[in-house]
Amino acid sequence: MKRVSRRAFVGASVAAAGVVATAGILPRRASAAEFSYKFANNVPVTHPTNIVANKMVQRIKEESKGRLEIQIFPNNQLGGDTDMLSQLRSGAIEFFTLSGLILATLVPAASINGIGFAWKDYDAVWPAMDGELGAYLRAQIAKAGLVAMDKMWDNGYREITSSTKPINTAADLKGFKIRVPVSPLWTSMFEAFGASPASINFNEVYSALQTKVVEGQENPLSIIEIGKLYEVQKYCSLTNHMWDGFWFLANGQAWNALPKDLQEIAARNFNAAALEQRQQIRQLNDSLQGKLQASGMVFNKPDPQSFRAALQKAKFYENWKAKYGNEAWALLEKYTGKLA
Ligand code: X2X
Repeated sequence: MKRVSRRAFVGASVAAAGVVATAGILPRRASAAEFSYKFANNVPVTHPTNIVANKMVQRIKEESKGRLEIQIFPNNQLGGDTDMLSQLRSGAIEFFTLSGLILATLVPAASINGIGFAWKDYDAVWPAMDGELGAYLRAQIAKAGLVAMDKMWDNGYREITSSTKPINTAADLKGFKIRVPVSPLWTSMFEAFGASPASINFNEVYSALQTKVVEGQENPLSIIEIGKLYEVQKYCSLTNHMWDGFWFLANGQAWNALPKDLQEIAARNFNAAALEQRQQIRQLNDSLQGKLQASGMVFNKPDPQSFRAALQKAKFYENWKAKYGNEAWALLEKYTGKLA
């Protein structure tokens, strides 16, 4: 099944549509690739993940002399994140970038980097995710039959947007109807603030905001801009409440089916692309405020103090420490400093 060529399939459907004859294109030969794999993701084609991935798959094709071809399915073309996770597990897709927090629906430990107000800055994040905390998480992910590449891709520090009001303190979140991605940690954190979180996959966020099913959502500035969320949100509160990144995941069987030399080419290029993507995301997240303001968004920068206090009071840190266990928590605190 892995070797069925997607090109042959596309060629057949093009021919069936009669396009071949009218456009004078020769029917395409079946792909020479030994392995035709799919990489799916949830972000638009203009997001750094896809910009970088386009070059990445080209390099892999060249370096493998055409033996490994990877086709990209961006922008939730194959479904929402929870759907794509099922497809990855069944082998319908071979590669998928997914937030660790959503992956936690399968691998509970994987949400640990999303603990609220844990990370001072990127200087703490990358040594942890590239170091012992990341290694621990990859080992947990492997137990679920998935392979996580060594270098995580960035999503960024998350900010709260709203159509109704700016969020200045934790009290402003009381009763606030906010979309969160599908993940127990996200729900738990916004419940600890007294908000009303609704779990919604990203492919449905724009319309949920537009139809006011929810008042707000939270995401890094790059997603707010690239997903055009500024069209349906007025306020952006720079809470930096959690740091979120994407694991580059492979279906274990599909990965193991690749000969060692192709695994080496793929992994090296995936990891190099991750580093490039991190730079582009960082630059975007640091620079987009002005552009979003010009699009009509109103910004404020809350003091994190009331948010941290609300989480302490709700025993958020204590409860999650108990869930993750002492080993994982100690690895987190090794990089963040004491949290609970
Ligand atoms: O769903 C989201 O909000 C997004 C795009 O940030 C994630 O992938 C977690």
